[in-house]
Amino acid sequence: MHFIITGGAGFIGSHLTENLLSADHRVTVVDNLSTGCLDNLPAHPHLTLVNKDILSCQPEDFTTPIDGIAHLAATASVTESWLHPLAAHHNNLSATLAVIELCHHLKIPRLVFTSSAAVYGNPVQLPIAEDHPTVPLSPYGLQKLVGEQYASLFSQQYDLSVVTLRLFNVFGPRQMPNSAYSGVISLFTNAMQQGKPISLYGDGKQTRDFVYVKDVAQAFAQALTTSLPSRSCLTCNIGTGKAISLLQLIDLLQASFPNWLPEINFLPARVGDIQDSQADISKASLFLNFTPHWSIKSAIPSFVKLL
Ligand code: UD2
Repeated sequence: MHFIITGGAGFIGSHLTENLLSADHRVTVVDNLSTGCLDNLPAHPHLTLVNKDILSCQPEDFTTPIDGIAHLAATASVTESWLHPLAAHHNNLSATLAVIELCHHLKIPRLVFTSSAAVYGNPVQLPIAEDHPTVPLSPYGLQKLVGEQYASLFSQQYDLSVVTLRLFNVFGPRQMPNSAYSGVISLFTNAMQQGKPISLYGDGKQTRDFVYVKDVAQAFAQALTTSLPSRSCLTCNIGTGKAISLLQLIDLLQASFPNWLPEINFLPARVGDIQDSQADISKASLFLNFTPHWSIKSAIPSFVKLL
């Protein structure tokens, strides 16, 4: 099959690209390389790169039939969405509409939309199931929620089947530790590798459902290829179903960095930080046959070896 991956040179997109190529599919990556990087992509005869912003793509950019599109290009930072809400709106919502239009013009039957646990806001019930109230706490969360609604609305109009994946805390190789708001595991491993102190916001008892990027890529691959009726819309959480505290996370990481002298700067909790997060993944398991193969315990040593 032939798939388009927007944001395919980024952290999650590049793992999905690898996953699909290794299953003998053809992949066209659309990436403006603003945060993605060519080094993330393998050299492969079945891989094509369209080095463009999805908003400036035309149907003519794609000359062979497409079986599905995974839309991962986005401004993926909550902080960025507060600092530059209009730019984030453009990248997260206008871009989603551009992808939906492309599905229409190219008669692409499947759209996999990347959403986030940010749509839930502060959880009132754990684990969080997909019917949990959606009360986003940031422009980013709101943009993801409206993006889901756009995809669902147009699935009826355009003979499209849509799968929305609400990602929990994804970690793994190629996640950039380039800002204080990058994923906590990329920041901690980067500091530990360099023998530097880590910053811990709050008491460290907050919990998160950390899911390994290779499992997330597999969820996307399933979402692209699983058989679904046209004009349907399926929304699934992608996590592990288990949560650990940051203090437990630090213990786990320390085992992989035995030379790191535990130096932790305890700082006040971040404004808007949620206390606990844990996905209910029964829907993904039922409809996408999704079973995470990695736990945080098993993934960290393999991940650290790749650093
Ligand atoms: C995640 C997503 C975010 C949004 C949100 C929805 C990531 C990277 N971010 O934010 O996009 O979907 O979930 O709920 O997946 N922390 C430290 N020290 C550090 C960095 C972080 O203590 O140097 C703490 C942070 O205050 C938080 C926890 O670690 O309590 C996780 O932080 P994060 O930025 O990795 O992810 P999160 O859950 O805030």
